[in-house]
Amino acid sequence: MKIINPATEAVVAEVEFADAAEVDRAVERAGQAYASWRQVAPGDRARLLRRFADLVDAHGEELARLEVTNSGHTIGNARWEAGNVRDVLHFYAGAPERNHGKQIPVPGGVDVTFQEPLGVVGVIVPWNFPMVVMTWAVAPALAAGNTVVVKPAEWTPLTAVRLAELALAAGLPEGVFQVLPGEGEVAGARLVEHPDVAKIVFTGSTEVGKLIAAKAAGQVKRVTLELGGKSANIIFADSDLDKAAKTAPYAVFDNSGQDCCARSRILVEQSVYEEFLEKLGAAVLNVKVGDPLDESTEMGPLISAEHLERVRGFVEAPHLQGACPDGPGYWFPPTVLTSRVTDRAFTEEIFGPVVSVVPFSGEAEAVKIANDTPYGLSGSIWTRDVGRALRVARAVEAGNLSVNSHSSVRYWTPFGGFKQSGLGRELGPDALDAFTETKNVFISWE
Ligand code: TXE
Repeated sequence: MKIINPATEAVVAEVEFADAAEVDRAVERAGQAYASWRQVAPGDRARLLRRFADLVDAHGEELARLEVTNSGHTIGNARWEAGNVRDVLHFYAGAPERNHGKQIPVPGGVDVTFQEPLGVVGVIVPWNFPMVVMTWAVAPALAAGNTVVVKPAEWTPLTAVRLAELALAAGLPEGVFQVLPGEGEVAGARLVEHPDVAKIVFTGSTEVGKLIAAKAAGQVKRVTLELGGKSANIIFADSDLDKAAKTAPYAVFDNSGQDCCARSRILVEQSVYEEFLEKLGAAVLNVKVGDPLDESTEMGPLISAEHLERVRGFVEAPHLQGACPDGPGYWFPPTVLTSRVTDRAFTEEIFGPVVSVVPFSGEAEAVKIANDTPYGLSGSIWTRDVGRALRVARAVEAGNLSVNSHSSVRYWTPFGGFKQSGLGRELGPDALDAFTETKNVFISWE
């Protein structure tokens, strides 16, 4: 498979794709490695993960540049991503030595629980954040004593392959962390079907997520799903309008809108609607789109020609569009739509640099519009009224909300979706639960 730089359309690598038989061999190797990996003393497992993190740090610039070339991310974003990979590895390196169970008071003996690893974990990764999304699963899975087989997205395998090399160089035993580029319907599907894969972590479209959950149910296989989003950015009239408008473009155009947390629906209180739209327009026209290796670039290309066509299909009569290069490369300008809540662009995940703005009247209507979606991943609330911020945050059906901020991802805290945005949580200390099974042991003293 030819790997394309989406900013130039140049072929940057050729990668061989694994077939089902290769997946089977990788799962077998992972199963063999599991027998000894789970027995590695907690402190030694921690040290190996820290050494891996240090190597990621030493190769941070290389990884960032590889991501720019493969995924079209801006160099600034890609550096943040390489740093996030390092930090997440360090964070979970602390886990093996703190993998505590409980001692529970019971009559007639002693009762203790153990957090046991699951076995071989399959991780299926999308193309939008190849390095970080993979690491959010791989780091806690390895820390808990599992072994991992990763299938990166077809278009973006390069950083995943490099990270697997760095893991080996850090001393992780063969078979503990493997990366197998391949097609979703071949290698991905085989990982899901394989009886020796104990768990699947999938990040991608809701459509494929449902398919995977249904298949996994046949084996009662564990799944964590991180799926699509159509998050709301709710702007009340009493908010700091300048700040809300200036930051709103980055909450949706970051990574060219190819972000499951993109606040792609802006809801503005009627009394400040026109004023906000004007300020937003000025900020959008300022977004610098172009060469992702240029330090001042704020937005790069879309991932592929196919995806560009899909995004284009959502945009008719835009309210306003910024500028972008003509090509080569898969460019689409930052775009603002003034939609109705029933428009397709307002209800479907576009996964491109397109934001829809609608007015609302009062708190109740804001919450109603925000919740009128099958998704529930993230969102923002802008107001100076603390009571209102809390009421709305509690009422919005989403897993990750920010007040007077657009941040969604902090590796210390849980990340994941309500409704059809997913199942389970990643990141934060609780992610360990997703990679362990609780075992209860009773020891009689009678
Ligand atoms: O995702 P897919 P695609 C959304 C976004 C985007 C749309 C399509 O709206 O435009 O999905 O993107 C693997 N069994 N998101 O087509 O197909 C596939 O190889 C097992 C949102 O890229 O879901 C890849 O590794 N695996 C999302 C991964 O699944 C299968 C991020 C994701 O691919 C498979 C990405 C199968 N049958 C897209 N079919 C987010 N929310 O972050 C595919 N795959």
